[in-house]
Amino acid sequence: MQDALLLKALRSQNDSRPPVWLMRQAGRYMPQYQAFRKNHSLFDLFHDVEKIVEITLLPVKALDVDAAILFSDILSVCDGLGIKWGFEDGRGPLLPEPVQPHTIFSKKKNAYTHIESAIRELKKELKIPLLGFAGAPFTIASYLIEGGSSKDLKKTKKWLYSDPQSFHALLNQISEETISYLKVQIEAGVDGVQLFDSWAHHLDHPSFCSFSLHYMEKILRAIPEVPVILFCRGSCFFAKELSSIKPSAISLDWSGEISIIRKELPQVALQGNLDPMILYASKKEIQKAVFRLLDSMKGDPGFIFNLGHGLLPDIPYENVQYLVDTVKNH
Ligand code: 1CP
Repeated sequence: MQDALLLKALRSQNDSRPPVWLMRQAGRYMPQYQAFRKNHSLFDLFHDVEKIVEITLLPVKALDVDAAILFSDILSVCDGLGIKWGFEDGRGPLLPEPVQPHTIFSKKKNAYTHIESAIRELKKELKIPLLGFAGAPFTIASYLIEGGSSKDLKKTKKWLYSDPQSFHALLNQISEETISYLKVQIEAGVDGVQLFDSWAHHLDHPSFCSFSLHYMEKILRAIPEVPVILFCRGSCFFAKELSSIKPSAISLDWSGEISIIRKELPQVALQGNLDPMILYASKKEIQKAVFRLLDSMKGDPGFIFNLGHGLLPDIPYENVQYLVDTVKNH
């Protein structure tokens, strides 16, 4: 497994073609996934060992990508925090009892046994690396406070600016639980983990450093030694700060030119960063964009091909297949 393309690239020692996997590769753009969703709620799928295994394997079998990512959600950590969570059809996550300043969590023990079992099963079947993941504390805090998705994170930022001390206390509690959650995944056998700070782009520079980066660093230092990939929206802007806490890789959004960022950051693996919406274009345009990205990182031992954010549900499935084939055959 150490010779897998992804693991070599994460060590910045890859001398073959770049590995390719896609954020949200197991999801609604796949007809096979939609078939699962017809008969099951999302919450049930995330708690059913057999389904987690089957759905994780869907894109591996159908697209022949170079890494699998566990079918789970960043909100799974709510199980350990003792917070009710679920999904509203078509509207995303729903937390019916948002947290308030000074909420004390009634944490649950053994909250992740389904995830542990699924990882052990997957490791028996997979010949490519399996990535685990968690939400970064700031993004998880935003869901806990807003009770779901929010365009501007107003409640979250109001709390952060009006009572930073209790906001830090909340981030500390989430970080502790995230460390336990990632330890379960790592002990069960994942080959690396990715942290998602999907809402970090709402923070200004000083707030990003103290409310996002600091807690990602805390997690990085506390978990057993495996490759760690850091993603945030805003990662092109915050790339230098992200690299300062020494992850194996930074997953870049599509807003920056990856080859320029490489010149500034020679030491860290870089993952990314095609705009997923390019996949609505014609195959000719997709090929042009993929070749451009691949050529700009040609021969780079620490480059991992991915998107700048997740696949969208209505992206044509055949374009996703075409994308992966184009990267692999370039
Ligand atoms: O294939 C994979 O990538 C693995 C599975 C995975 C991952 C890594 C899922 C399954 N969710 C996630 C991470 C996740 N979940 C993030 C971080 C990445 C990102 O920025 O996209 C976030 C913010 C969430 C929260 C979440 N869960 C959203 C986003 C809503 C918002 O606030 O904008 C949504 C739509 C979900 C539901 C969900 N999770 C996963 C899937 C496949 C789905 C949709 C499935 C469905 O409706 O059937």
